[in-house]
Amino acid sequence: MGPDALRVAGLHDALTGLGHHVTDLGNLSPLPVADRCDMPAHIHAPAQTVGWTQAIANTAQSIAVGDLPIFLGGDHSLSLGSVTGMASHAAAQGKPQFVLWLDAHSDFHTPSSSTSGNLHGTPLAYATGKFGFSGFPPVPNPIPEDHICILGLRSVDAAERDMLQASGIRRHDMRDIDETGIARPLAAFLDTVAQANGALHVSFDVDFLDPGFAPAVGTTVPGGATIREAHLVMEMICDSGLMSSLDLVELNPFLDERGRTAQVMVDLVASALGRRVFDRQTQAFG
Ligand code: B3U
Ligand code: MN
Ligand code: MN
Repeated sequence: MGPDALRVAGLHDALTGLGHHVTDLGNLSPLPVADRCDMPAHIHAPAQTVGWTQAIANTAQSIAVGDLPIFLGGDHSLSLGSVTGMASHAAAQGKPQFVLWLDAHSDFHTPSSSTSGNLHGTPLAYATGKFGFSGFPPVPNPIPEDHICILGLRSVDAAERDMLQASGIRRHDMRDIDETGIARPLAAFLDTVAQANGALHVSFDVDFLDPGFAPAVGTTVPGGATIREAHLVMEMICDSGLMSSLDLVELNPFLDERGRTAQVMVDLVASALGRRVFDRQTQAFG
């Protein structure tokens, strides 16, 4: 129901109002796969997730060059498909893929390290292509760890922490953000992407935000980003001109309060795609 909640909250009109041409491809369907999949027994819905991963990756790869796909969810496991598909899309243009992960969690579990069995905790590990995801599609264009930056961390499982520490992933927890502000680590990462002339995929998990502003998510973690910090992130991404694809994930409208989380997400996307109070250069309204 997440995608429909974003539609009802006016995502289409917010973007057309900014001058963008918007095509809603509708809800995708998973590709049919064998109903068994060679995964540890505690993993939930492995075969279905393989089917979704394939379908979403195929769609990502088929996006016209220059178009900016927004993947609406839904469970963060959709990023197993969106990130790997966009990485292949970028590779076809000779561009390196970078990933900005806005999330309370690091989603860096492997199927065997996950204790919850929820594949929403695994997409970043899958995208690096370094770990065993048997039964899942191979990752033809793995994302190098130093092309990944996570902002907003405040819930990391022990196994993930060890793997993250051993990795080259850039990661900033809420303490970093409190100490330096959110702009500094983001600007440094955007600069790296710009230097490499890279493609930037932004994966926005609703739980990046503090649950006081965004209650409509299954795995709330207190102490998250404020609406102001999140808008600044989106405005800086917009100014960089680097974003080539976006996930909006984990919205659960059954947990929302009069659609306010969906509205916040739509407003944030608008900031990422050009909504401004003032134009910085001209100081004009718009
Ligand atoms: N690390 C836990 C919790 C979690 C990760 N992503 C979400 N929750 N949304 C897990 O299930 O792997
Ligand atoms: Mn999360
Ligand atoms: Mn997540």
